[in-house]
Amino acid sequence: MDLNEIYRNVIDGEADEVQKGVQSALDEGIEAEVILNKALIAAMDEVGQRFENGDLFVPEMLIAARAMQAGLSIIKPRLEKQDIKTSGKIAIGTVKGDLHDIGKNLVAMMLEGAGFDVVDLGVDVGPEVFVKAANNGAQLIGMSALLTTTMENMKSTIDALAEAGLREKVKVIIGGAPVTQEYADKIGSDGFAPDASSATRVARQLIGN
Ligand code: B1M
Repeated sequence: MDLNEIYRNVIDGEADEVQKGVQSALDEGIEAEVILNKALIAAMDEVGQRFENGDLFVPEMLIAARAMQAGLSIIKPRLEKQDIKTSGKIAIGTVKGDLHDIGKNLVAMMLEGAGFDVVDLGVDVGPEVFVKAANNGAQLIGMSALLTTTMENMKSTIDALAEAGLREKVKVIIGGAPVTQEYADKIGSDGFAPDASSATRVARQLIGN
């Protein structure tokens, strides 16, 4: 099985072909970690790059991310058995009061595509849930907000992490349409990303192995 074929099918969003290709590669004895790094993660890096260059857009990125996840679902059990080191553990959610999850899901998929172990906490996530996730080993807390009225819950969560004595142990990244670098600086977030592909880059800078 040519890993380049899997790589191209991820970029083209051909989920069925990605699954078939990953299965054939495994059957031929190619290691799960090699498929992950050389085909799936590499393809999502390329997708992120094209997105940043304005050569493809959110729908194509979503379709590619789904194709990547289709391939990932096949190799995940093997990776877990082999106890392969991930790039780091991230808990991500949309903050309390906010039900928008399309962008958050996209960010989660890209992070997973980049090799992170991602715990998706869902939407309307209160500070106490983020604190629990940090206590459960998340190294990076990712918060998304789409409403100007719910953005302030990012600060409440950072405050709750500090009150729980966890602020030195976890990094925080925030994003969402109304969120800016200036706001991130103001509330003491370690990172901000304007889109899903830069979220991957920032996460790598903050906790990447
Ligand atoms: Co809502 N909505 N909505 N909505 N909605 C907006 C956000 C709004 C701008 C529309 C408008 O008025 N023009 C407006 C907010 C105004 C404001 O606060 N300034 C608004 C409003 C007012 C509301 C309601 C209050 C409407 C009402 O009921 N009166 C209500 C609120 C419900 C609630 O949350 N409590 C509401 C409801 C909804 C729907 C349920 C109908 C639906 C959400 C469905 C869903 O998510 N499952 C919805 C939608 C779809 C939108 C718009 C149209 C699209 C949002 C979206 O998905 N964009 C939006 C208008 C718009 O943006 N054009 C709007 C695509 C997505 C890929 O982009 O989420 O920005 P985005 O994510 C990007 C980046 O921001 C970044 O990466 C992503 C990918 O590149 N990013 C991160 C996001 N999270 C990140 C986290 C990171 C890093 C980067 O690190 C962790």
